Amino acid sequence: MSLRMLKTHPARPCAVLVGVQLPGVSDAEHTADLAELARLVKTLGYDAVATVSQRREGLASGTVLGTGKLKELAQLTGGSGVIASGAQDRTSKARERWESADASLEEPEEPEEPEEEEAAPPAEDAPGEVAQRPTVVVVDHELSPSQLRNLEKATGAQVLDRTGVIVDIFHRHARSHEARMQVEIARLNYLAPRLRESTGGRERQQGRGAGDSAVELDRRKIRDRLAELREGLAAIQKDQDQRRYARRDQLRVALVGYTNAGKSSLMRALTGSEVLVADQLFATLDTTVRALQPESRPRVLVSDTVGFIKKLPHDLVASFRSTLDEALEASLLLYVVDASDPTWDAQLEVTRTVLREIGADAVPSQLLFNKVDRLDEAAQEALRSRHPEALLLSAHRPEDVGLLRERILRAFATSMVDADLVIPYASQSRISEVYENTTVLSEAFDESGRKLRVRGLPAAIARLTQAFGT
Ligand SMILES: Nc1nc2c(ncn2[C@@H]2O[C@H](COP(=O)(O)OP(=O)(O)OP(=O)(O)O)[C@@H](O)[C@H]2O)c(=O)[nH]1
Ligand SMILES: [Mg+2]
Repeated sequence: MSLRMLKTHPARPCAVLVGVQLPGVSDAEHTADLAELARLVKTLGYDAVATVSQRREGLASGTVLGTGKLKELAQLTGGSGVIASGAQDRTSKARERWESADASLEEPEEPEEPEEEEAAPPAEDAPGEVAQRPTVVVVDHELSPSQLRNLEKATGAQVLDRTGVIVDIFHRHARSHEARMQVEIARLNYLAPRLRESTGGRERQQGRGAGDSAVELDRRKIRDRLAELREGLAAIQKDQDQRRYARRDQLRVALVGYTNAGKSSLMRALTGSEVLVADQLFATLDTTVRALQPESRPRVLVSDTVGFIKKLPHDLVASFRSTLDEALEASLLLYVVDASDPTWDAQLEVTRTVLREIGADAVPSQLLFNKVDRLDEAAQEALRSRHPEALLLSAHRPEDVGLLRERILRAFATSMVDADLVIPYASQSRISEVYENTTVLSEAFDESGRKLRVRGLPAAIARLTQAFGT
């Protein structure tokens, strides 16, 4: 177990992070998970001022933590440390007995005092800086509605779970109409079961009578809203499908990867577009599509996509399906990895898993180790020998981006074919279509029209041949 108090920042709400180290999870993984949770919480605008973690066999107990550990947590937040007796049922008493047994079993392998002292708060806090009592508890696992309610009772603080944090970040960062609707769907799906629990409790406390009609009403409202959102989304997506259909035979690459890997930075560098780049998790929620610059012949379209994260709630994956369809339809996927992150290989595995789930693992791909400007030569050499097929680069170095551009064009060159097109003189005004979609190798004129020898993707050539009736 570890209990750490860090220096507080008076302007932002404070949060305590709670993690359970399950069997099979190494210390390093557990530490990395909590560090990631701290970044998520920071993105949401809270300061993570303390961490409470415990090794446990599972997450099934009523409060996730053992009784002793729960008391420690409650001391930080100013709560009672117990679930109010009225709310405790027979099973939770039994559970409590089990938990205290569990906690005492764990004591020997988890010396508490030394770690606490190791990370004690700096005594010399700046004058005027008050150590704030944390008002939020963030648990690094998905909680059941009753676990959430029990923890709120015991800590007296607002309790969020990992999924709740991610859903909130998505909610704040969604910009486009489509992303907003997708996030609202995920949010309502997340809130609906929890709403039932908490509203039910309140109703009973207020003695508003039998049954849960108010809850039923709320749930019906949510169902109606979900139906409305799904309908709206279907209309937008139809529109997008059409746009995607129009791009179907163009060369397309999609930047995919873990959140914060540098996808948007590469998007900017490759296309000169002004997409948002930020040192936050889930800065990008909308897919942007832009042409590779300087423009190539045929034109290559690059798309920037939403990032992935460990334990990404399934609802969110589903609601971002259309964003990810962009990846599915690309002819080349650029897997962007933050090589300076010590957990990059676990992050790459998450990316591969999500893409496998949506069926995009068959799309040809190129592995990119980004941010190598932060690595020394030895670390870069280690990456090269482990992944000889990968490209090491920094989105901040134009010469590296130039090499990536070449690599992309080379990947497409292999799937292109040569063909002859004849553009009748009557259709000369549409000649730009040919130039955008193919490389024109030679040109000649005769009585039938302009004769072109071109190189392009088979689908593009088939479409042009049909369009010009040649
Ligand atoms: N040192 C260094 N920093 C980089 C590099 N590429 C990106 N960054 C930084 O990493 C942070 C995240 O970059 P983004 O491009 O926003 O990452 P992203 O993958 O689009 O992230 P999400 O949209 O949140 O999924 C920003 O602070 C960038 O400035 C790089 O090659 N070197
Ligand atoms: Mg981004």
